[in-house]
Amino acid sequence: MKVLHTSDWHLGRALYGRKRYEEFELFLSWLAETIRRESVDILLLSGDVFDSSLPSNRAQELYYRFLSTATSTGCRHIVIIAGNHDSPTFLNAPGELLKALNIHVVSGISDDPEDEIKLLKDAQGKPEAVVCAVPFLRDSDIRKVETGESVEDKQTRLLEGIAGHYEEVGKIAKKLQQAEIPVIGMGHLFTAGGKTLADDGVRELYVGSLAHVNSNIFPKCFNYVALGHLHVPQQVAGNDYIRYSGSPLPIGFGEAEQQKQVVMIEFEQRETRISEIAVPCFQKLQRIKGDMEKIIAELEMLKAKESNAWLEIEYTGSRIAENLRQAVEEATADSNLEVLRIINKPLIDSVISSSNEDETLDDLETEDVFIRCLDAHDIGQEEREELLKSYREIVSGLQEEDINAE
Ligand SMILES: [Mn+2]
Repeated sequence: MKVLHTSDWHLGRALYGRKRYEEFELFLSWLAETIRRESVDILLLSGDVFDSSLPSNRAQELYYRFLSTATSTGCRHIVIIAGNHDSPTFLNAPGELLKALNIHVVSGISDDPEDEIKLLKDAQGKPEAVVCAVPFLRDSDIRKVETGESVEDKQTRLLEGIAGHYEEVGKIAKKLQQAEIPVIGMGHLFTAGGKTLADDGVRELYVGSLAHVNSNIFPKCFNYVALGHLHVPQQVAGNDYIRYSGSPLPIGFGEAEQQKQVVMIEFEQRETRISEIAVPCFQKLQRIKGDMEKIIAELEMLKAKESNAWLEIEYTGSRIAENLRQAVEEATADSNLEVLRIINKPLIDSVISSSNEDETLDDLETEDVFIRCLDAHDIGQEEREELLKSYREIVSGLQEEDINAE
């Protein structure tokens, strides 16, 4: 039996304002073709299907078209969990219809953990796998708010809640695991020691970054754990069978050189074979960093090669380059290059006013915006920490809120 693990598609996401539908489309046709070629039986999608809780119509069309193609390839089951970017109710809305196509969506938890456990059957109607489809667990799903508890208490209780949930799910799965069929766990979370890159678009879960779960929370009966959330493909704590497939597209320039992948798991009687399938690069992203001379030389070189790369250009020269944007525009005129971002740090630093025409909200983290606000109002250190804590709590609450639920 062949299982394919992917996650973090982030359909609909743009890169500094540049829409990426062509790439999403190319990836999804490549994936459908891979499923067909490899005769994949089960596809696992571990969360962050969409980039936002209210995806564009075009992003939705890509999703449904893919599901329809994938089910016609011979792939028997598709299991989808919600990630922290997905709206649980949005993902679940077509759930009943998709169920008829053997597409199982688990977007939130209910009172009964059995709802997350899918006993998948083969073409003859015999059980072939148990999938524990645990979605991203929202703080409000698993932790009761207690008055007067500290941030540390909250983190501890949250981690205990997540561990307890997996334990419960594991117990039920074990009971179902008759006749040596594999048990596969799913999850959308941050495991301790996980690797991220600056600019890879991984949004913090919960308040602060302390809530990283230990990989030992996964029940022993799991033969493979298909995780989502981290965009860099990786094994967890050296375990070959606990993995992040990573995002199929580089989400930011920080990942430009990263080889993207999906993971293939083959179960044959008692043996499990795990291998990676490289995802082709559908759009070259490139970073250019240096002084004016180096930037222009690299642009000329790319232009001569007729490159169609999308570029991030960072000026690091010692002198202030006020004409950087113009110079870059001239150097890339009549080429297929697209400049998506220009970072001109010396110029930004030199400008006394905090507004700079080259800087957009895309360049700032949510927290940076608030810090600028604190700066602008000369808020003292002590007050600052309290305000920042409250701000983080509000932002995290907003991100967890399912705004369009009704
Ligand atoms: Mn993600």
